[in-house]
Amino acid sequence: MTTTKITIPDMGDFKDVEVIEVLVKKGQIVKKNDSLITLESDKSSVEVPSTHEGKINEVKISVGDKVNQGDIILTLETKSSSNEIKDKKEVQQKPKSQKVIKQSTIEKQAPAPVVPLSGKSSASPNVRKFARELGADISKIPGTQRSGRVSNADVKKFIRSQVSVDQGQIQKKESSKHIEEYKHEEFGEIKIEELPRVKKLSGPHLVRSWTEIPHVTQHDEIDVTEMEQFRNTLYDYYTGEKIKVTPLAFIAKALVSALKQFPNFNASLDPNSNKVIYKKYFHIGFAVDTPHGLMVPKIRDVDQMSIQKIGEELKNTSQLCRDLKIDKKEFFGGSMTISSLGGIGGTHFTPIINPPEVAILGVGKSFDRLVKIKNKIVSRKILPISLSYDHRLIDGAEGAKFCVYLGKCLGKDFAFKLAI
Ligand code: CAO
Repeated sequence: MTTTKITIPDMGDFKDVEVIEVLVKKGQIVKKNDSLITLESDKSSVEVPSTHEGKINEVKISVGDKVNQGDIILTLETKSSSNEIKDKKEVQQKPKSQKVIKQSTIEKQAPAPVVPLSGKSSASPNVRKFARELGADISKIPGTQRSGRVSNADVKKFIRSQVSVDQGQIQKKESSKHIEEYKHEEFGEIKIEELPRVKKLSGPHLVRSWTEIPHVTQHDEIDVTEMEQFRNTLYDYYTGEKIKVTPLAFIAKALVSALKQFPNFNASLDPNSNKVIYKKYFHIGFAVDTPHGLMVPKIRDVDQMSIQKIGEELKNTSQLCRDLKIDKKEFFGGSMTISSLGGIGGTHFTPIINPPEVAILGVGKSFDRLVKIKNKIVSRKILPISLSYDHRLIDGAEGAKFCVYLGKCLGKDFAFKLAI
């Protein structure tokens, strides 16, 4: 047994190339030419295959690392050295086929070539094989990974979108593509642009939610006069400076309180087993309008945060989204989402549930309304809300109670309810 270090090969002009995938793990047996990692530069993606067969002792790099020639990828326990000599001979005849990466160094052995993955669709060999086995053309499958890379889940989703099951029979879905009777340009000048990547990704998710979940939307109005007065008088005790917190932070806190009261809203449905998954955490998603399209990151453990802290998290997280610096995992694992258009305008709308969540709270812009209280006409601040929920789990009465409860949390006794 020998221990072989597999290192990053010579990558020509490429420096600090990012590792976007680690395809193996400690203890795994790899064969020669099995892909180990995927590297991605501005111009191309490449896979680095193993030059030897053996058992992985240790993987030395992780996703996100920036690597250069000579960095150790992993150490392998290999069998004999006679193969190494054979490998060396074989590989020395191959370098012409290497476009991006010319040579690798594995202690004293010669390298195997890397596999460039440039082109329209990139996917690992395993994913390509999986797609081929299912008869799917990989170039037609939209990839949800970084730079549009196709994953196994994308292949499955694509196949599902192509077929329907009717009484146990698999049928190919009719193409739902709409064909216009007349071309747009027949009526005047037009301009055609690519749909932004984020919209391409979120589109099918929205269609699935809208067509598969029986939505009910309940519109309501909350009197937030006292809460707004309080919000506008928040000052830092030490500096005397005004603390700027938007109503959304109060709404998020009130939502957590309502979720504790109505656990059906902090749940997901498992359609396969007909079971309900109740979440004991309170991770609130909120829709962020970015130049790249709508994103819905989560703020974790909102129940453990002060309103000021929620305000800061809202600001920081939405900036990360706008700068495209947010981690993909932050878009998953939510309790319920708030879609606030309050900073823009408008009153009620129909928010679309963000599955696997079962409800979403839409928030409009608050406005002044004159109302009669104890025979006096007074001005009150009114917040319009729109609650959409999955009618398979939540019924109308519970939806109405949820809105009433939210109204109490943000109403004149908000300070007691939210324990500020
Ligand atoms: N009523 C009245 N005023 C409101 C309000 C409300 N409901 N909500 C926010 N405001 C005010 C804020 O107090 C702030 O006022 P000042 O400028 O005087 O401080 C202003 O509107 C702007 O707020 P904001 O929008 O920057 O901040 P926010 O915390 O309310 O929202 C975020 C943050 C990320 C949700 C928001 O920037 C955003 O992207 N909204 C769009 C969400 C969206 O697109 N939803 C639709 C999804 S479905 O397609």
